Amino acid sequence: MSGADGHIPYRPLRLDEGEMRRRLDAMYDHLAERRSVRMFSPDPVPLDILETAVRIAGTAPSGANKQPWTFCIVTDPGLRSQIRKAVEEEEFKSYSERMSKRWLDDLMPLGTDHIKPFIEEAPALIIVFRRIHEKDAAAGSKYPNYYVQESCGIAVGLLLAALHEAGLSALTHTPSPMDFLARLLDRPDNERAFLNIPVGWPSDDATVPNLSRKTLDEICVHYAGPHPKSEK
Ligand code: IYR
Repeated sequence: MSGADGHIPYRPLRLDEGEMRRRLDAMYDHLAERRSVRMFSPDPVPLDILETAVRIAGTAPSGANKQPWTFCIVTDPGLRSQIRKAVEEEEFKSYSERMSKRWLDDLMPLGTDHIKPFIEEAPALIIVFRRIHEKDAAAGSKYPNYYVQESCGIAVGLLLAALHEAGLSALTHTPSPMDFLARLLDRPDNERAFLNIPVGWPSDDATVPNLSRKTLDEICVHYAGPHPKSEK
């Protein structure tokens, strides 16, 4: 049941500062180890583990609590072959015609190209669809969803954190355009492909690009005041 039934008390445990720091330092150390992986072992991942990760994603906040997402867990090897074929056709056009020189240069350190073996090699793909509206079949009408892009982005963030928590690796793969995914997976016409997320364990010979993350100073700005625009 997605609707709220009035308001109910909410009293999460308030932690002392020491515990807050311990927990967040540990969370940072753990999440900082997460990397996008493109080389997977074929070892199957238990389905209930993927489902729990999806349940975690489904706890994300969303515009007007519409929860405008569908997560398709694709393990069928035949379907994955078809997806790979369609993906590589689109990616070939992207790499050879659609992407700018600047874009290709920016991707150089990642070493990506249009060949996507991970679609067949990873044991599962979680293909996320954003639901642009909902349908009221009885009334034959549509009603809107809100901030669909933002809502799905937050849900995928939680999904990636959940998969990492389980010791799994993933990739946020964005073939573009990706309308073919809705066709191949027979999705209803109110759904648009949002991201393809191959999931599994890295292969024994997996490597990742040697990237660095921005420092706190580069991503965080304080307004502790007094600011010239703060009220006297
Ligand atoms: N979708 C293509 C290209 C690509 C684009 C960005 I932005 C990346 O960060 C990585 C790849 C591909 O998946 O190869």
